[in-house]
Amino acid sequence: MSHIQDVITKVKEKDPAQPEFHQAVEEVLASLEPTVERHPEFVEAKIYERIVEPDRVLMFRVPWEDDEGQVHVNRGFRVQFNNAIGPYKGGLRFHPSVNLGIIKFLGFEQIFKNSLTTLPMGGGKGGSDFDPKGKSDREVMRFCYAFMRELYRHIGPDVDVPAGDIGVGGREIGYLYGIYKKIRNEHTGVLTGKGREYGGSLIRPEATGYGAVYFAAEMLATRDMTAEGKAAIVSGSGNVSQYTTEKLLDLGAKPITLSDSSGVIVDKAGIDREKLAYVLELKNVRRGRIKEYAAEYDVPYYPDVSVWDVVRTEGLQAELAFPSATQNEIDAENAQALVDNGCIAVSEGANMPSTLDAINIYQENGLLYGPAKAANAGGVSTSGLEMSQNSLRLSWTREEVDQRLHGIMKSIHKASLEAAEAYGEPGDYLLGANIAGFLKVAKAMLAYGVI
Ligand code: NDP
Ligand code: 2IT
Repeated sequence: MSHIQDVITKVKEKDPAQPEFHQAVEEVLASLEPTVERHPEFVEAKIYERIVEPDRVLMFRVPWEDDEGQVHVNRGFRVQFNNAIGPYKGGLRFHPSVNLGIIKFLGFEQIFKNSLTTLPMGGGKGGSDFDPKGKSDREVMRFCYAFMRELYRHIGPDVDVPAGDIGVGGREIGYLYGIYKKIRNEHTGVLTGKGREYGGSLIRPEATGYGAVYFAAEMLATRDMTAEGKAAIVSGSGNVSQYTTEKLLDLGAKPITLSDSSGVIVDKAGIDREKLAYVLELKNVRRGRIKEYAAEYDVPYYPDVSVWDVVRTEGLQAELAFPSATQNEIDAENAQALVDNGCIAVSEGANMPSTLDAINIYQENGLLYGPAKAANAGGVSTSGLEMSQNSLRLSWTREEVDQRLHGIMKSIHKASLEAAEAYGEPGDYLLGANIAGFLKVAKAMLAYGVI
């Protein structure tokens, strides 16, 4: 058995109940096989064994009261995975499906993603099995306060800087930052995704979606193509999906789908700016369901399925795909349907949205495949830019932040391609991104000795 396979087997044996973590480890480590031969010093220092073990796992009780005075108890998590190249950095997810294995997969991916951004950030992730859906603003506020009453002692602007993810947006960051500031009596860049008025960066809300489209444009350019005039499948209707749709419109592409956990809308005429403004109001202000779009614009709605199921069952034709909802939303069968329906590029806005079998299908069919840790790194990159602005006590203009974001996405694309080429798999963005992200962290770990 190879050294890498041995590490993967041990991870599975140690934590058998963490399938998403196993999947993330397998996806990353399998790409790192060619580094073993070139870097015997990594093997000797047990870098591969060390990198799959978090620095620290925090799990805590979060008791809170609803509007009727009933007490609820949720579980809070923060996995501080690796701070070799900078303070732990990564989002918080509030969703009923959250468990330790999911937070570990997200934290592990974040190590390599953050390394690729070119900014000094380590990897971490946190969250809770709290479900913000159907809760009043005051209930969400009390939950956020209760969550931060424990988390505050473990984080800091030079220690660990959380941000948003599924179920955590501007509203939640406001409550979390408010209580942190109250407890610590300090105003610092301890969270990113903050409001403009209290230290947030312009473009942070847009950054993940914009970045995923910038990355797709870079991939298309390698084949002398652009996004203009191309139909695009987008899943989800939250933060990432909304700004993916906006940037696709900027580039003259035609987004035709959106979804939420209840169902899917297909708008073959294209989701234009006016319809997108409706979606932003529906999702961010009224917190309604995407089903309402179907009634508003008289388009088909498909309940209880994913966008990718609809691509397969309805034979939806599109050249571009932006999975932007959640992990494992595309399986092998639906990946094949994408290929059969003319897809040429997949740029992952969500984290690990494609199963390992789905990825194999993209690669066997020569698709341009932008893996999550490269394609969706625009969000955390702009979080890094928010940290820089907070440290400088300055704020940059929209144009300046967007320009930096665009530059970072281009450099991630270039670094991934160059690493793929250097390690003998030209055009393999997955292998390239994993290796480029890994090398920087591994070299830093080696420099520190055995810690
Ligand atoms: P939001 O909470 O804003 O939106 C999530 C969207 O995905 C919603 O439409 C939601 O539907 C849908 N969704 C979530 N879980 C499921 C599920 N289990 N099944 C079906 N649909 C689901 O989150 P974000 O847009 O911030 O995050 C989306 C993805 O992007 C996640 O994978 C996240 O990790 C990743 N990401 C986010 C970044 C960011 O900056 N926000 C940065 C990098 C990656 P519903 O409302 O019904 O739950
Ligand atoms: O998955 C991710 O990169 C995020 N949810 C954003 C993390 C961040 O710190 O901005």
